[in-house]
Amino acid sequence: MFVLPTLNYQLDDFKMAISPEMMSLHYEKHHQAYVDKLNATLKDFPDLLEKPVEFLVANYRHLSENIQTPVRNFAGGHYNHSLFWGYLSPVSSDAPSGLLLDKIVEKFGSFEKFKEEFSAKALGLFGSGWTWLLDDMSIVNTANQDNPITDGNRKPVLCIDVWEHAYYFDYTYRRADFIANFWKIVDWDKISQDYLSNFGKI
Ligand code: MN3
Repeated sequence: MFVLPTLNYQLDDFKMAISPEMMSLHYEKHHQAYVDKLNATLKDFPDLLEKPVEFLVANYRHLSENIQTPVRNFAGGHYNHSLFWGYLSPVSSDAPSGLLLDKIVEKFGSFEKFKEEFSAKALGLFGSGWTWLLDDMSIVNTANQDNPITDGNRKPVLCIDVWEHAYYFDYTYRRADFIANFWKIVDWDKISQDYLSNFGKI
């Protein structure tokens, strides 16, 4: 069975970017719905209910045909949101450090340039989806609840949810304002440490 991940913060910790009401809707309603629908989809597949959610996201095309689409959507929704919550913190440095900062500067010229490119990509995403920074420092969009690990071996470093449900309650159509405030709550300390742990030896 899949369950909501525990958060390392309170739902009212991000008032500078996300209201407590919107956090509650997003985490306790939207994310919970993906978890519930994934469990319902897999009720007759007990072995799959025990797999890590990222395994399902990476391999859904190899599952029984009748569950491929719901697993794609609901495992993707569960995994993407779990990653997203894990990239946020109310108390963190406002810039990356160490190896990740080196890689960002090497690819984009500066951290500010990276933020501009990532923000533009997220602002330009048509419809519902996510914007990602991957381990090779590429910035990509995925539609709906798709995740980059399905189509290759690139690993996410950071993502932002740009479905309307992620910002409409607080920002209505002003996606650019949501993206601008998103930078205030990114947990660069953890992301920089994770990047070093996961990719430092490559
Ligand atoms: Mn969402």
